[in-house]
Amino acid sequence: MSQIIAFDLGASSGRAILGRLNGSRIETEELHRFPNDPVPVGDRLHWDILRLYHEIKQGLLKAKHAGIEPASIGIDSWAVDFGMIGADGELLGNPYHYRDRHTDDMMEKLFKDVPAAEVFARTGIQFLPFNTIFQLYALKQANSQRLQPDAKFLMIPDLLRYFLTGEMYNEFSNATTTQLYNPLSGGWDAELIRKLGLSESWFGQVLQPGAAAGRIRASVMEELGIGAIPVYAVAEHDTGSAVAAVPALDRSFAYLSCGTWSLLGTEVDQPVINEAAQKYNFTNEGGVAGTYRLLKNIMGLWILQESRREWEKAGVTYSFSELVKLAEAAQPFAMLFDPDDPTFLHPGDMPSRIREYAKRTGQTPPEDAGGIVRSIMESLALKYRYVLELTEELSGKAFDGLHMVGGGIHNTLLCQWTANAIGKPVWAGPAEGSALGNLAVQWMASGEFKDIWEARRAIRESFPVAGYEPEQANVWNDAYGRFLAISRL
Ligand code: LRH
Repeated sequence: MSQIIAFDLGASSGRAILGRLNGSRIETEELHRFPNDPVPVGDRLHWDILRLYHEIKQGLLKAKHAGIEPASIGIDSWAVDFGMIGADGELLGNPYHYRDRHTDDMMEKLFKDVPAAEVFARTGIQFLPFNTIFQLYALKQANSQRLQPDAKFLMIPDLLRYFLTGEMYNEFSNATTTQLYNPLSGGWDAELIRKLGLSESWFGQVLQPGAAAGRIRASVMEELGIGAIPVYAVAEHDTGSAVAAVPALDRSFAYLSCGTWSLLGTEVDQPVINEAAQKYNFTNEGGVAGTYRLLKNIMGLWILQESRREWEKAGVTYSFSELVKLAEAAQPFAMLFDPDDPTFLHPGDMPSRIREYAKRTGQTPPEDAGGIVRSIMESLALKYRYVLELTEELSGKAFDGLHMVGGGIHNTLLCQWTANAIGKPVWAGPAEGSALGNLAVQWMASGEFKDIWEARRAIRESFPVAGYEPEQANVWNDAYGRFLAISRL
């Protein structure tokens, strides 16, 4: 029996998941779970990177105390964010959170140096204001001390791996999300990097998911009293890991990775880089075994999480299941909005922003929590339909249903409404998508799985998948028409 650990860091919490493989049966156990609270300091929003490193070590300690000697470990996290390492090996400044405002207006500025069409043609990556390219460009404009000529660029999992092993590598799936990696030439886009006044020498060797990436360094072995555990590069972008864990049986499948973000699309063998993909702002993120994820980011349950935080600040604490119950009891389709309106990107008072949106679009603002949550969940489900239809158009594939993975599947009403909105079945599971994909790639690296399809079959056999059949076709079709008009899509 093989025992390994996946460290899976999300935007609000992280976990250490133990994976056991017995034949083709996978079992998981949560060894450690910890909050990941962003830290505002002055005008900037940071990740608490040293705390995250500490929690990873806590996970290793908990494994040791349970008598587990993992055969390997892997780390995945959200994309785009990074730290710079100076020539002395020290971290230069604390990594910024992608929702920080330092990238505001950077897109327009950067396009004066390199036009959007050229950036897209070189990278195939959708334009999101927080992409690494805009973060680095913002630091460059601000003459940031972090951008030292002999510095090295490491993304969040690269950085944590470096702290653990002392070795610096960039991992492929995450590297593509920088919007500085060229999938057609298969490496960092040196010309784009130069045109932006950035330095090619910051960017290092790119490891594919499944490559060996060092071992726990001597000082950490000594500190924790553990062995020299091997560390693999996995699909270190959490969405890459989540899609690796989609329990599909054939190549033509559509997925929705549902958490803080909703990532909806399909897996392709070659990036789709053309005018239509740019117009619809689709992305081609690198995945496992040479695949790409043709997908689009949708703002996701972030709007609900932030609303809940806002009510909590006002002294009213709801659990997510209470909120879903309130939504179920509220009036259907009373107010619809585009979840990807830029007003919802930054942290803050989402209920007020939703009410303002309602006024701006001639709708009656929802008054209570039930009305707000209903409008969020219905609008998300309708946006899923829109993006699924675009995915079919761009990929030339027709999907007979949608796989949903990630923590969002615990919201069974959202799963049902998604099926209703798309008029097709939804297959929901597994919930721990990213952690399972992380484990699966480690087992591919060690030869336990021969390929990603064997891993997906094992996931399918080991974890339940809940089916949702579409209902109420007419009302959802009518609502979709209204949604498109209101969102101007
Ligand atoms: C989801 C995710 C997504 C990125 C965003 C920054 O966790 O990695 O794929 O676009 O965070």
